[in-house]
Parts: sequence; C-alpha cells; structure tokens
Amino acid sequence: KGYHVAIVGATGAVGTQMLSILEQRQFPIEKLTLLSSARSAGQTLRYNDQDITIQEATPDKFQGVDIALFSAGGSISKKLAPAAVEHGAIVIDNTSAFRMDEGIPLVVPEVNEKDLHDHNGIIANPNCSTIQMVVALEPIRQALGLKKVVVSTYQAVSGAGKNAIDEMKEQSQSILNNEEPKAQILPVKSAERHFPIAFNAVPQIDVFDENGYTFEEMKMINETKKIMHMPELKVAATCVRLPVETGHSESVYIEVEKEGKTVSDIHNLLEKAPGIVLQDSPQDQLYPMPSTAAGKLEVFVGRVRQDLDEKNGYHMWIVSDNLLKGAAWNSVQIAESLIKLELV
Ligand code: 11C
Repeated sequence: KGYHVAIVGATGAVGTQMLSILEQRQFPIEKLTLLSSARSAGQTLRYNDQDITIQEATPDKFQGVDIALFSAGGSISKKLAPAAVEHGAIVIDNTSAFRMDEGIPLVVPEVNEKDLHDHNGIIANPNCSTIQMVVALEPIRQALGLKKVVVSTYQAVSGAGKNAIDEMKEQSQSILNNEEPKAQILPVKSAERHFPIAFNAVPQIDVFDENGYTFEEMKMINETKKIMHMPELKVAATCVRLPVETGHSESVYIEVEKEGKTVSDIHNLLEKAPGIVLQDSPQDQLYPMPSTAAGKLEVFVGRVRQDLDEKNGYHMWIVSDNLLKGAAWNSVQIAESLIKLELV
C-alpha cells in the first residue's frame, strides 16, 4: 500500500531534508503534496526524478492526506494541524507547538515508540538537541537507571534555519575582509540585540524564560522527562550556539542508580543499542564531531569517562545531524513506526 504524504514547510532547511529522506528510505508514497507559504508556492522540488509543484498551505489541501509532516514553524502548526487531523490525516509535527500537551505523544522511536498507540491525530517530534541526547541515554537508563543529567550543548546554526546559515557565511566573509559583520537573526530573530555567530560562541538559543533558562534549555529539560516518562529525573541544560553549519554536539554528565559499572559496561550498552554508533578510542583520536556526523542518520557517542569523584557519574560526548535525526529523519522514522504498528 502507498500513502498520501504531505510536507508542510517543504522549502525549509528541515522540509528539504524530509523530502530527501523519504526518497532515500523509499517510503511507500502514492501521492506527495508539497506545501509552503504563498511566497514559495509555484516553485518546484524534485522527488524521485519528478518535479512537484509546491502549493500554498491552506486547510483544504489536506483532503485525502494520510500522513502530514509539519515543519513550518509553531504558528503554522497551531493553525493548520487541527485542520489536517479533521481531514483524516495523522500529523507528525516538528515544531514546539504541541510537544508538552497532554494527550500528544512526544516520540523518539528508539526510546518510546509504544507511545504512538495513544495518539489522537497529532504526534510531536521533539527538539533536535533533546532527541540525540535521549537516544544515547536510553540504553543506559534501561540497564543502570538514571538519576541526573547535566548537559551543555554546542549547537549548529542550521538549527535556526537557512537564513542563519547564510548570515554566518556572510559574517565570516566580512570578518576575513576586515569589514564589520552584520547580525540580524541570531541569537533569536525577535531579540532586541543580535550578535555575529561567526568566530563566536553565543550562550543564548531562543528567548529567555523568567527563571533565567532559555526556551531551548527548558525544552531539553521538559521534553527529556516526558519522553522517558520520568518526571522525577533531575535535568539541567546550558545551550550554546557555535559557528558550525550542521551537527549539534553535547557534553553530557549523568548519574546512574546502579553502582560498580565501568566505562566498558557503558560501551557495551551503547554498542548494542539501536540508532547509536560508538566512536570512542582516544588513543586513535576517534571521537564524534559534527563534520563526520553531518549527513548521517545515527547518533554518535564518544569520550565516555567515569567521573573522578562521583562513583555513579559518567561523562560523554554526543553528536548528531540536527536536521536529520534531530528533525527530518526522526519525523520520517515516526511515520515508518506508524506503518509498522498498523496505526495508519
Ligand atoms: C536550534 N533546537 O538549534 C533549535 C531548533 O523546537 O524544534 C529547533 C527548534 C524546535 O536552534
């Protein structure tokens, strides 16, 4: 059987990756509908050697759609996802619009695929930096129990969209030409002040919450607890943007329940787990980096070390392509799970 699949936000940094993953996975598509803002409507995108014309995303376009992949921003999802569901589609939403809503599963298939059974039409795809972390931590949680997570991120500019990538490149060129770099997008478009990301590190991703954490940090904290069904888990996050085009990196410290485990025990757990590639051989200088993870579907883990003071504490370095496992691939993977579980 083939499915009628729609992509909302087809021309965006994530939308174009969704298209290419659907093609790469030979997803069973009978009809593909590409939707975007009025500005991009009329353009074409290539899929399986065919030019498909992009249409303006309006509620009527979901007639007959089985699976709608949304990645066009939270306000578009809030406006159009309910309409898509009314037309009978299952929505897989890559924005933060519904993630923390009760009754909406927030799914990373390697961790909580079974939550898909409880969907009511909308399934939320978590934030990119959350996804890669929970994939790496789940096998450890299952075997050793998890008490505490402290994460610092080193996030790529593609997380903020195509315009942010262009801005970083233009700034880099300006700085190399001894000109003043222009900053209009990062750290966040709506902010009062903008800073160049080129040759810089900016400890602000998204806007600040009243508690002093950024929204990105609060997403990592709240989403991790929801995906793992562990409201009691202690999680703290510091999210930083770096001038890397694609591939988020994370330095993660965890404390586990079970005592007496070694780095080699952790290696064994990671090696056997789905969706993870262990790259951990310091003597060979083998460790994950965005430059080697970009374009790949897996989550890469390395630099696993036991804490020198806390016997149940471990450190690790987790890298993944934020547009793929962090967004487009996780969404398509959810769609594949829906088919496998006969939920669509
Ligand atoms: C970033 N993590 O790197 C953000 C992008 O909630 O889906 C994804 C925002 C989200 O800027």
